[in-house]
Amino acid sequence: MTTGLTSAPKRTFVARLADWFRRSAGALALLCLSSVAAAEWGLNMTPGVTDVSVEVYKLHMLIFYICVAIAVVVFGAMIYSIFQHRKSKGVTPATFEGSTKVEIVWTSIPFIILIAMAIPSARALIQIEDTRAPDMTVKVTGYQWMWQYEYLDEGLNFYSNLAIDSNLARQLGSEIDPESVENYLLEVDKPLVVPVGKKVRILLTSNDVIHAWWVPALGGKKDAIPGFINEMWFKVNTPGIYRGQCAELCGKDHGFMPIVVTAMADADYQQWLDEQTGRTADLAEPADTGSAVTQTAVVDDRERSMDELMAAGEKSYITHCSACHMVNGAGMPPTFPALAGSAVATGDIAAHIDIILNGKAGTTMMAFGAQLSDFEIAAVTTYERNAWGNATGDVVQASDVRAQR
Ligand code: HEC
Ligand SMILES: [Cu+2]
Repeated sequence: MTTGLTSAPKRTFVARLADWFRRSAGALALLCLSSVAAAEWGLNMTPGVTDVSVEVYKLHMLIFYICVAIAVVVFGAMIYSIFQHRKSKGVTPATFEGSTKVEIVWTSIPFIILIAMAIPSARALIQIEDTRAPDMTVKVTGYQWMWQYEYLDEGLNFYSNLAIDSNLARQLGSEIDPESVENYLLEVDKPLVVPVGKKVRILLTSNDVIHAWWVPALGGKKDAIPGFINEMWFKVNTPGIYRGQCAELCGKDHGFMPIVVTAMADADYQQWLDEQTGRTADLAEPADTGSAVTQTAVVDDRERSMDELMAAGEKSYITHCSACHMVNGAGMPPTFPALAGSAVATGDIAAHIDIILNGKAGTTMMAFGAQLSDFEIAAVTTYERNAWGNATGDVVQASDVRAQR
């Protein structure tokens, strides 16, 4: 009588458990297919396009499978013991205390596993840190909020800013739908261009706060720290466009300084390089913000019309100045002054050009003299003097800027 009463709930428990397993079978099957699911959701790491990134990916998978194997063994043993040695089956617990043999086994097995994992990890680390014998070197400098790329051997030097359509779409109250912008916040005006199959060394530093240069497909991520130079390298195997972002919280526009790397066949790269270093005429193109060669070396004194200056000035302004002074010129006082109605932007022209050329020491208003051409500074000055109700009617020409350099 008592047996019947006590055994009934036990049977129910086991039956319920079995039932649960049967019902969960579908979910379990799904879990087993999770590698397929992960690929579709983009949950797993990607192998990337460099030897190092592939190495890192393989290491990641290896360690992952080791963890899975350990989990299967440990949980298997646990679940087996729970079911096989349960009290209701009449099992009586062992009473021994301490076992040197067991202690040795469960210390040495993890030790061996850790050593086994350390070997490929160390190999990958050494490969990542080996910046010797590069084919080319690019110095990358982080700024609030853009990147500067200096090709040290090629004499090429330019800035890479958030692309203008992303920049317009991201403004508060913008009428442009971000959904309609291709590669929203992941596009720049001038990408870093590198040849495939060449070892590119990156020297990384910053001009203001700590940034971090991160392009997932190229493997690795490094901090750009003011006053320090960090090194990294990559050799891209597949031509393509690879996108990344600053990965260090670096101020209000941290999310608006993307990185784009274009990898092309060596011949195409050489052609691109020739175009960049050889040209002078293209500097006049309004769309060409952040021009290639060092601006001061190029004399471009053509007279432009007010319309031409205003159109080029607006583009330049949105790309280089709107992060702080806002697209509508209202700034964010007291940190970033408004330019609409500003005494500088409506007063003495020379003083206006001067603050753009040389910046203002001790503030985030940096010198744009090295980054922008005479024409670009003339255009942006003209724009600021005539936009947002600053109706000065002043026209500033490249020659005016040149005279003040
Ligand atoms: C990173 C933020 C930042 C960016 C980008 C920036 N500025 Fe400034 N700008 C400032 C700050 C801060 C000041 C105030 C400096 C001071 O304390 O006098 C300033 C001041 C000025 C002034 C003087 C305004 C006044 O009334 O005192 C002008 C003109 C100006 N900037 C033009 C530009 C132009 C043109 C660009 C783009 C080519 C630009 N700024 C980009 C931060 C910025
Ligand atoms: Cu940054």
